Amino acid sequence: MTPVNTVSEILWPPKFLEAMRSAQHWVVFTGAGVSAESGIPTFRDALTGLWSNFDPEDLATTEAFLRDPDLVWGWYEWRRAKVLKVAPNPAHQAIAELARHVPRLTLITQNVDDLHERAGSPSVLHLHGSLHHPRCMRCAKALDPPQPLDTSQGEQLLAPPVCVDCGGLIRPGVVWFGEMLPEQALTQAFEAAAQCDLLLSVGTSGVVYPAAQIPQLAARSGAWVIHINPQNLALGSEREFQLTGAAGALLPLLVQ
Ligand code: BV8
Repeated sequence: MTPVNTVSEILWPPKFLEAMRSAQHWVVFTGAGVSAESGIPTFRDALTGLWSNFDPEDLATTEAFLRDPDLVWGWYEWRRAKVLKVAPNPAHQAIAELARHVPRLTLITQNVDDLHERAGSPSVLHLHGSLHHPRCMRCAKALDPPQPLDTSQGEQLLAPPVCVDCGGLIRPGVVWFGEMLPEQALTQAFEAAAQCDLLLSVGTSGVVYPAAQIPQLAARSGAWVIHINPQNLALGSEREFQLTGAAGALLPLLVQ
């Protein structure tokens, strides 16, 4: 089964079909929109986005955690508990399936959930860390996540655990604003973007750097870039196109 046949007549311009048929190395680059249909809120969507209801300065920076560890730890534990309650959606599943049909696929995500892994994607480059890998703020020792919260009580103030080795505060394993991204994952992501033939950018507003450079780098390096998003995006080059719609509806068409 070739992944592109079913969609051919429906959606895709002929030059894309040719690009998909001949692409040896695919990159799939995902953002919060890929998990939206699982019930995980995005960040910047009006009304439903997390940053419509919370201020990133109060929650997603080192300064915020040092100022109010209980607020920040409790907010991330609330988000982790939400993730544990939901399941991967057809978009996550289609990406895992696509990897079985194309010669090579690199999956890069900005998401801090584990829904790609639970859908069966074996190797995921997490650029912004993970809700599921807390670590000590002082000595960096990793900690198994505690028992999840009961989310029916909403977000809660909750003291972070303390490191058994050094007594430091345990922090969420995500990358906050102003922090460096994990070096190895970022290097691998940039290399894949520079070398791929085709990049699918799924469910991201493309405003957070340096991750937002990844589709731009692929297009500059000669790859085709296809954005999948229900909102119209401003596209940066003639090698970029958009398929307008929800990831959970469009991506399964690639692997039917
Ligand atoms: C760094 C993790 C070097 C934790 C996140 C100017 C001033 C100040 C700072 C900067 C600046 N310019 C650049 C910066 C740096 C800053 C940055 O980019 N800021 C931006 C916002 C201006 N970047 C950093 O600080 C990064 N580090 O640069 O290090 C450095 C270090 C020190 C000093 C100098 C330099 C670190 C960034 C990491 C931030 N961490 N969160 C957490 O989760 O709480 S960011 C957050 O945004 C999430 O991680 C998320 O992954 C990321 C990207 O968002 P998206 O995934 O795109 O989500 P969004 O809601 O925006 O969009 C969703 C899309 O889905 C929408 O388009 C929607 O239409 C679509 N959608 C909805 N439903 C569907 C759908 N699509 C498909 N199907 C659907 N069903």
